[in-house]
Amino acid sequence: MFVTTPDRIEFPSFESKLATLDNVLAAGLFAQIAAEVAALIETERSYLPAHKKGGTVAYSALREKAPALVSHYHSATMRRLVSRIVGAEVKPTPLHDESSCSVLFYERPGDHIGWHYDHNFYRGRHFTVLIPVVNRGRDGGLSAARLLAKQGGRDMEVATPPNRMIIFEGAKVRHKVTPISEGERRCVWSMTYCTDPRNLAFQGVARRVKDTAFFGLRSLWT
Ligand SMILES: O=C(O)CCC(=O)C(=O)O
Ligand SMILES: [Fe+2]
Repeated sequence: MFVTTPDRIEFPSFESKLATLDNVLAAGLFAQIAAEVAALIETERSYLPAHKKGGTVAYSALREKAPALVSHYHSATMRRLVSRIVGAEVKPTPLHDESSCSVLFYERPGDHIGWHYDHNFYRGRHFTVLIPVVNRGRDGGLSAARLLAKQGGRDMEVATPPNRMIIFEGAKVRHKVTPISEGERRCVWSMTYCTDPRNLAFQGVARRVKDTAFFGLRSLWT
């Protein structure tokens, strides 16, 4: 599955609660994932607004339309890799949490996400795992969108080229995504893993800050 299998890679440090790993998926798998993301764009366009959810395609739609994304989200390989990097045993989060496995689309000029934490509704520590699938500017380089994370009081820029894994503890690391420009596109496969994915009492998992932070991100389908 991975170019960098857990036996061979040098694991990045997770001391700052954020780590990246380049070329994380083997070429064949990445191509399969990219094809599913491309098909999702088309499918969702023709379905019109039934599946609309900010700029995201949520888990319920993914399960039907993007089986490879969902099965790799649940795979032992992915779980082991994330566990190894964060230094704790993690599991996928429940199916009804729309943030468990989703695809975020930045499609129109100005699509962005403001500063936020990824809220944790679980008992355990919880980690956000991003794999950008498309990140295209007009000149063939990357889009103008920048992932910024607060590190020691400073804004650190984290490059998000396709097939780089970005892992962070979203409830502890404040982050934002700056706007894309005209003619650009950025699609990010986003996953959540948790050391104890049971709900905290009195708190639903229906929403993460992410969902409300998305107000600035216009949908593909409006
Ligand atoms: O698109 C990104 O790079 C980050 C998205 C994000 O912050 C989130 O999914 O909560
Ligand atoms: Fe986030």
